[in-house]
Amino acid sequence: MTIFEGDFSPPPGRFAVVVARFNAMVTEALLAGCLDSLRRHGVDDSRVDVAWVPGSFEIPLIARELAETGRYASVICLGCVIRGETGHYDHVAGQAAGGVLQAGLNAKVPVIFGVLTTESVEQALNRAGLKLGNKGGEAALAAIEMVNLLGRIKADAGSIEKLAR
Ligand code: INI
Repeated sequence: MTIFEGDFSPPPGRFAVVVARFNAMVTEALLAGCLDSLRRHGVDDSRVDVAWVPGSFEIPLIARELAETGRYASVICLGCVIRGETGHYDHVAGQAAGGVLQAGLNAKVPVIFGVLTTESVEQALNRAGLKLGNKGGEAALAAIEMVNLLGRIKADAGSIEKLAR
């Protein structure tokens, strides 16, 4: 039996981060947490590109564009949608989630959903470095785990092809 698992060892390749400006106080903190986590796992800033978009609704298009360049091991998406502030919360949050998923499936690259969806500003701040950790940092960890997992699956598939010959 083969068990595939990704770990948090320094991953290969470049990383892209797509960040929404909407609720910038929160998303800037998510970005800081994300970059800090990447650095702590061996990915310095020279291997990271950051793209700013107006709001979370715009994240999927840019995530897909970046993922399909083939330049990135993973694309990390950061945003913050707060229900209390918008009647179209469900549309923005739902479309951002669906679009991020599609971007990854289309490009076959891990595209990570680090978009906070909260009821209040307080909940958002608590998840961006206050009481409940930093979801930007967690998104970076998910990206690293997925890059390492995919690397193992691809390496194993390569060695199986060799055996079959
Ligand atoms: N975008 C967000 O990222 N978070 C929000 O809470 C939000 N609210 O409240 O509306 C939001 N709206 C903007 C949206 O993402 C688009 O930028 C806009 O609709 C233009 O397409």
